[in-house]
Amino acid sequence: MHKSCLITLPFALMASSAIAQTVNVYNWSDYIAEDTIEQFEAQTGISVNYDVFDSNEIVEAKLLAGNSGYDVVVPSGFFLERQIPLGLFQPLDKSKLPNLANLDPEITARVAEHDPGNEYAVTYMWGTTGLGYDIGAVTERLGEDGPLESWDMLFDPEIAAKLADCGIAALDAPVEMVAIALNYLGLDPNSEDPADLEAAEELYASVRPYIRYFHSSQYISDLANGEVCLSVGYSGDVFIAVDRAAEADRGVEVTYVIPTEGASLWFDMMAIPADAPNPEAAHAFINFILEPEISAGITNYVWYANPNAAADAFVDPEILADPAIYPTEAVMANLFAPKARTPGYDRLLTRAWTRIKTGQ
Ligand code: SPD
Repeated sequence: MHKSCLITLPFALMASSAIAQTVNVYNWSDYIAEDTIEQFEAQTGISVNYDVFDSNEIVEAKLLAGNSGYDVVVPSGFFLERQIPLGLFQPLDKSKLPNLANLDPEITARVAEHDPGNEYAVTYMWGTTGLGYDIGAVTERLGEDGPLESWDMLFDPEIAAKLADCGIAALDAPVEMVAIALNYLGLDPNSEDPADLEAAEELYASVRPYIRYFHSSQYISDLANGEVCLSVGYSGDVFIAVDRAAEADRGVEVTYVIPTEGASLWFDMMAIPADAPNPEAAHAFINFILEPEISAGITNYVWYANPNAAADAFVDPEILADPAIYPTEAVMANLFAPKARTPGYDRLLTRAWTRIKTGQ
């Protein structure tokens, strides 16, 4: 064989194996910019299989079953926290993640409460869970002086009854929805006391007749179309509804509020399953997301805050200055962070949540 062939063959093999690489990503729905995947594929030659979910419980079930086939998954911190000790993830190889240097140290410290030492996960985006509502329909029923910035719209039976005809939706997310109810009742949102759970269940029973459905993504289009007038929702998802309603220009105007009683604050975390088929490509994907322009591009498209300090220069100044997306210190002080639930409590919670949803 000619000497030059001996030199070039391994490079040819490397190039063809790079072209054949795939990364399998499992992320929340409506959570990435239109061109993020395309840019990653163009830059790395790795192709992306991209699946979406709308609930932490679904991701957890897939991870627990094993062989999910995913290389990168994005559970919220308060689920990841209990999944790490179960051995569901592999430690990150930080030498392959130079863009970790871009992260805001305050956020990194916060998420270390879920992932001590930040060994297994990197924050993707973060946000709050509050209320989205149709300004016209709700003010027509509650008046301009109604409790438009309060969880009373959901939890006060007299008020919720007035909104029943235009439609109330709630998330199908038991940990968070019960935490929100506990906080409204003045109880510890992370309480695992069965008596507190009972109190939350009673609160939901009192307004259950006025809640049209429990679903974690349907409210986006329903708020935008005027099919529901109030929904518990994830901040950026409600902003999608705001945008779609404005585009449709059919007289529906949607807004998002972080209620004065407080709202939940969460961090969605990129992690690599222990049995990921392609951890190398997973690291490349995570590192790519941490590039300042890429993080900013996602924030500018989905209206969720990113954890990337270096991205601020590329984030639309209007988004950066919006306290509903990047909450001020004062608002931050009023937010609570859900924590991982223990398996024993989880069983009680699941049963209570089924009773709440079915109204029994
Ligand atoms: N469409 C993206 C929704 C992201 C929601 N993350 C949920 C965090 C759980 N509280």
